[in-house]
Amino acid sequence: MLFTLILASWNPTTSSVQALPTTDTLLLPSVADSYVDSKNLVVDSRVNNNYGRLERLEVYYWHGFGVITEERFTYLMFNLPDFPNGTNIRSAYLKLYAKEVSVTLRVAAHYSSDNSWNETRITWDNKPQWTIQSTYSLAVATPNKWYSWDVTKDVKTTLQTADKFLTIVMIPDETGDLDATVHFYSREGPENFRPYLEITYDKINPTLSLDPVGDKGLHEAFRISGSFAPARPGITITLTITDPDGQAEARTAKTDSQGDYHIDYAANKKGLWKVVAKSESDQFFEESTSSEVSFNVRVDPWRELIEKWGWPIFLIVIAIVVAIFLYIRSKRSRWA
Ligand SMILES: [Ca+2]
Repeated sequence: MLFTLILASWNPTTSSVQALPTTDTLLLPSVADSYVDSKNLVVDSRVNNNYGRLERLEVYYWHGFGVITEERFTYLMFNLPDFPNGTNIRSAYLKLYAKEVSVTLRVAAHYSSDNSWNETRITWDNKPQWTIQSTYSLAVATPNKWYSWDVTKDVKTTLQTADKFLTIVMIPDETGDLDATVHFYSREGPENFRPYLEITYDKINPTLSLDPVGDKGLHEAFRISGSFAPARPGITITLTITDPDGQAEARTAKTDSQGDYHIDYAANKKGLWKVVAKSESDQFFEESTSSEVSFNVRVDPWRELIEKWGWPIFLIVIAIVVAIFLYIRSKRSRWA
């Protein structure tokens, strides 16, 4: 009973300590932005105009005499980072700086799954479609101010697809008689006033494992391996290998696309060795330490003899053995 208790308390696999995940925030600038203009009078060519290089992004709406006469919608595209699988996105806000506001206008952010548009070629006629249901809508009333739209849902939707680009379309969210313009700065606008996405997420506590090594021979090459989960290539793993005299050596390995890593090693001392793996924290992951793995390095008795006395002694021993054998055989043949 006592023995069982001791065994239970001495469990090397519980030696790794995992902290609670920390939250981090990324600010992503837009990678493309432009507005499009619906003006469709015969003498007007604005339907085919592109405004992608302008410093401003417009959301405009003129509803008069019972009809919508003209509209301007803004398109923004963001390139999301390669979040590891399982990253918890806490929030994502689209931030736009309003430079001019003619009158209070509700502006809605809509998701578009079509990222094929080009900043310097998008026009009213070739603009991509968007989801009818808006993601978020707010009233833009005062100029010289930042506004934010909660687009958490759209960021999550994008991360679930293979495409890492996110298109958001800003359109007027009004139906009554109005003649309103809101003008935001584009990515060509002054630095510090350009559109961006603010994404807050939890860093992942990865699991770092180290495979058992088993007994090894002196100077025998063998593999020290393990894996990092969730699988992620290019993670630097530092292996600290401690020899029987307590001298430590650090070796590094990179994870492959399966999250596996390895080094090839040969121990130069007999006795009990220890190895532990550690990964650094980065933008997406907390640091992580594996359980410690120990292995015994043994020496082949023949090899030890050779190493201790050298080849000449070994050859002399062989010669003596052969001589004895030949002597015995000659005796036998004489008796036969
Ligand atoms: Ca632009």
